[in-house]
Amino acid sequence: MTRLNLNTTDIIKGVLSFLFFTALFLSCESNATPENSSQKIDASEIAVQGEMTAELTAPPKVPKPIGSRAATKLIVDMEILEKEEEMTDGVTYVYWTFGGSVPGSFIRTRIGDEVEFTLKNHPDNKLPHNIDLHAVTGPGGGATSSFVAPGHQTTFSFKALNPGLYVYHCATAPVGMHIANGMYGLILVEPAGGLPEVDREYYVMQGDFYTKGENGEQGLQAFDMKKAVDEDADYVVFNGKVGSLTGDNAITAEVGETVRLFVGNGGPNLVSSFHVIGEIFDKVNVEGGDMINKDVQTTLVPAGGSAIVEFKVDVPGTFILVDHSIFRAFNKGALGMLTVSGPENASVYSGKQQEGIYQPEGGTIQEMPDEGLVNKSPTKALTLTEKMKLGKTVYDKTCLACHQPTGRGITAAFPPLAKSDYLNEDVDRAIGVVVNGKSGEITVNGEKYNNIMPKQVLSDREVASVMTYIYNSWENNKTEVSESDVARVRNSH
Ligand code: HEC
Ligand SMILES: [Cu+2]
Repeated sequence: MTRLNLNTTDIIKGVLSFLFFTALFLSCESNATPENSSQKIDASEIAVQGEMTAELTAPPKVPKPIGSRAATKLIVDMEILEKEEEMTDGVTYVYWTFGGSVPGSFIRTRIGDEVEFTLKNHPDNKLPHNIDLHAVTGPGGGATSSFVAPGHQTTFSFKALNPGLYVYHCATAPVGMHIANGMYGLILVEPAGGLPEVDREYYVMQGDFYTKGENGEQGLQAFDMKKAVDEDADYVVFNGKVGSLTGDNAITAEVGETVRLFVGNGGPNLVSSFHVIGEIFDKVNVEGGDMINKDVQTTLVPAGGSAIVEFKVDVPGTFILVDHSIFRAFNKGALGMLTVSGPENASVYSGKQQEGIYQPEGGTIQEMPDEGLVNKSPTKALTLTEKMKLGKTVYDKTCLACHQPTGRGITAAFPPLAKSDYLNEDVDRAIGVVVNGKSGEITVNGEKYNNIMPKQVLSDREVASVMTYIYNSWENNKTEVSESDVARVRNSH
């Protein structure tokens, strides 16, 4: 009986889907699909009033909302600039930019606007470029009409027909290379009457970069075509560089405010799993379109796509923006910060209420698995060479994720251990940071950090080794730390 029911359901399903697809096919064939005119305004019929010059902004700023203004002739004047800028500390890259920034200038329009777009290719540039705006209905999204050589300019017009948040990018061959060098940005088409009002709006766009040298290799880095083809990114960043949204560059809000992020992904290759640590998106315009999803933790932003996310900030603190493909965040740069100031709200978030020692049955301080070093002769002190070896193992497993290869840190998030004045000044204090953890503001090499280093669960031997390894690497002062030094600091706490 059950079997029979199942089969009947299957048959019904089959027939229904057959009918559905037939209907779909026929409607395409007959080409007679009248618009549901009661729902959709024909934007091509919207008349424009007057003209105005578009405000263009570099990230993370966005132009003023369109509000209640009527559709108009909107003049966009954009200059392409090829320029060398910093990718991260000590690393530079020749970016190709729309308007001088990566991502390019944010363009804000409304449905029915007639956009007159002038693209100028600066005479100092080396290459021809063009622009494909996903908001354009027309061949190549404008690319075919906008191809422009250095020292030239070109103008074309289009009508903004569909509201939404759209990516634009260069589409000159080799397309992937132009995009990989930073040639992308966002254009917003607001619905009539504008988007609902919020307190803060920001522009955040992810991109992946491919350099001849590995991540962190110093100096001017050339684009690497092979890595780009293999999708093996050295940097995955927000707004064109590591640290564009951290520390002093963090975006800000106050407790109780609503925040809207216009999130884009230029790619060229990677899809972003956009997430804000400690926040839930109250509303997401999925893929930058009309559909609204609510109460979202992480939203996908396709390469060449976008999302609009909105949330209210209820408690103060630092909220970290990441691509939740998490190695990209902590090892390749896709990390930003939203700093929220204002009064605590204990009914939403209590903060730490109590700290205690947790001793599971039989629990002891964890030790590294036997690496042939740790337990060989627990009473005999390790030699410098043995400490260096164990120290490197501990560093790579435990510290590297934050402090990065070669101890260079991440600007405004994780302080450097290489040539660190904080480290070299006071050995006991540095040991204390590792065994007790550290929060609150510290200054390392003239840069302020205000973040949390979690307490590390390591044996005295491991701490002595990792500290010795750090002190004897990366131009530090070559201190050798003993297990008894660590025990003394641990006990004095
Ligand atoms: C989860 C990230 C994280 C991990 C893992 C981590 N640290 Fe830190 N570390 C930090 C942060 C953040 C600070 C700065 C704290 C502050 O702002 O008060 C810091 C500060 C330090 C400092 C003092 C500042 C300086 O640059 O000299 C030392 C030394 C240090 N860490 C060593 C280590 C060692 C050794 C390990 C591994 C055993 C380690 N850290 C693991 C995040 C981390
Ligand atoms: Cu280009």
